Amino acid sequence: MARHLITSAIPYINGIKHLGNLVGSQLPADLYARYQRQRGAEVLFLCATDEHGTPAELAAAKAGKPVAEYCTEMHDVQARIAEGFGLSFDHFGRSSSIQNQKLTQHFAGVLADRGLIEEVEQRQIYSETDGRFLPDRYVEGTCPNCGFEDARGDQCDNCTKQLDPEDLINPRSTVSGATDLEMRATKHLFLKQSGLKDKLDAWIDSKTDWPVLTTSIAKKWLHDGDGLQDRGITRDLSWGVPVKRGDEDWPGMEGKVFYVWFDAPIEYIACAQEWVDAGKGDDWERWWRTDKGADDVRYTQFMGKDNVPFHTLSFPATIMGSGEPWKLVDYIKSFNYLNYDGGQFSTSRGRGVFMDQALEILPADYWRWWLLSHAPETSDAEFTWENFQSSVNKDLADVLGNFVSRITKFCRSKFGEAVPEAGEYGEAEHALIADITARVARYGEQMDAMEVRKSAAELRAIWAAGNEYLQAQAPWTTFKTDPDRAAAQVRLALNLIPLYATLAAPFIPDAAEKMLAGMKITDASWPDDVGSAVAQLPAGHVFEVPEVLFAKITDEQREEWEGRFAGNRD
Ligand code: B3M
Ligand code: ZN
Repeated sequence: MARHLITSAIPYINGIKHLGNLVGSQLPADLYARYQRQRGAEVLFLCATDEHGTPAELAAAKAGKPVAEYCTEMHDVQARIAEGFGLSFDHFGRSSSIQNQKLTQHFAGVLADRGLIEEVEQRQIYSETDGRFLPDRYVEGTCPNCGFEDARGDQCDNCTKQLDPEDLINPRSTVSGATDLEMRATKHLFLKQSGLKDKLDAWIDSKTDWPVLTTSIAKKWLHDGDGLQDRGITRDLSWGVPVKRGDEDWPGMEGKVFYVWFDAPIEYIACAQEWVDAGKGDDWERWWRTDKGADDVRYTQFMGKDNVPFHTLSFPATIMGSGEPWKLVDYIKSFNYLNYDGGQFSTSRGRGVFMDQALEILPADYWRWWLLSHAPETSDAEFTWENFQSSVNKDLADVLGNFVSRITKFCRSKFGEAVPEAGEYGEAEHALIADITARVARYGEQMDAMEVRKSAAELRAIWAAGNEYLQAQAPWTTFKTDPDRAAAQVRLALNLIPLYATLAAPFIPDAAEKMLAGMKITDASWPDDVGSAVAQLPAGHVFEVPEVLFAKITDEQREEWEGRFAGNRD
């Protein structure tokens, strides 16, 4: 049996994600996980919240809550919304877990033992009043370039100049407003990934089947400018994984934590431990240790393009550098950005549709379908309400929904709510079965290749073939002259419903379930043989006309939503 380990980039804890975040990682990962389960594979699908770092601290402060409490609450909020979208994680973990803390400290320890960590003296801004070192973005002051008074220590938002906090005129702490700041010496740990450059380069070269988007970003970081740089993996913050060398204290590193991007990918492994500790599984090592059976696991990661460098270089450097038999990723599926209505989604300005709001206005399947069928694979994509309205109304309501309701209602009115028995299949029926057989094979190939848009297009074509058949054969006309022939037509069309539901389930799981429930079928396993799949409902099989699958989006709704999501979410 094939075994698939699938992870989605783990979303930051600070706030609810927008639809662009969703389509760049969690949603396509879910599509693939659902599909592989259907094909009979053993799947472990993991995601978590990314809870450390400055953004978490800032968001908690803004909410007026201790950061640990804030993270616990936001984790629950994100978990509930993920469930609402039908994201079928086997476990939704937390990077702040004790498992991740231990494992992160373990990796730092073995990397240090193998000479891959360097201690570096640096000078950094210290705030006497706050009693702490301040990360660059915690310092604000006047921009030396344009005079803007609220420039941040890393960049001026007014003139975009990149800054060092030392450049600011009249610098102040954003934590307290204190101005008694001074430069002080502090020590940090650097991961010597430059020493692993050739190994990483050869590894990326061996991945000839990866999307160009993934490999081109990795290559750029390996070769542009001075090439791969060593990376600071510690910070002077209080919230995070305390710096330790395995179980031992690390002299000179007291009170410091690991950088969020060091511990976040390690959570992919720790999450499997959390899954076991939560009683949902009994062996995480057979997924993650190549000496414990993970050799035959296929590991696929999903993420937006901005996360690619960390997954193609830094995290592999951690794994390779450890010299321990951890599983390396086999395939990285990355995505471009989804834009919103002529601009960008903006979390800070509340522009665009956020995951909680989306579910308040329409069920998950509407969003899943639009997002996946427009996934930003080869270039950035754009969400517009007009496009959303027309895709939902055409693909889901007119093509799929209408097919199901038309044929079930016609059957009920002429033959009752059971599959009619009379008549034989003729040329048109055999031609339709042959056409759909070829299309299902293509659909499977696209799904295997994680070609999300192409898969959606093939699925839509499979639905359309059924509609075209009905249109051409017109059982409602046939019935007047040859009721037996009409019965055979209806029998085939009814049988397409469970087939369509099965094929569509990874995209629109709720609608698929309604279709199967209506047809009183429970088996949603992959149709290895389309001919027998469309004979699944025998003559006499009782069904019920399913409830309306998809309601059309009206122009009034579209206009209202356009206005509501234009910005300034409160
Ligand atoms: N939290 C960034 C993001 O949500 C970051 C991903 C971590 S993956 C290990 O886009
Ligand atoms: Zn400026």
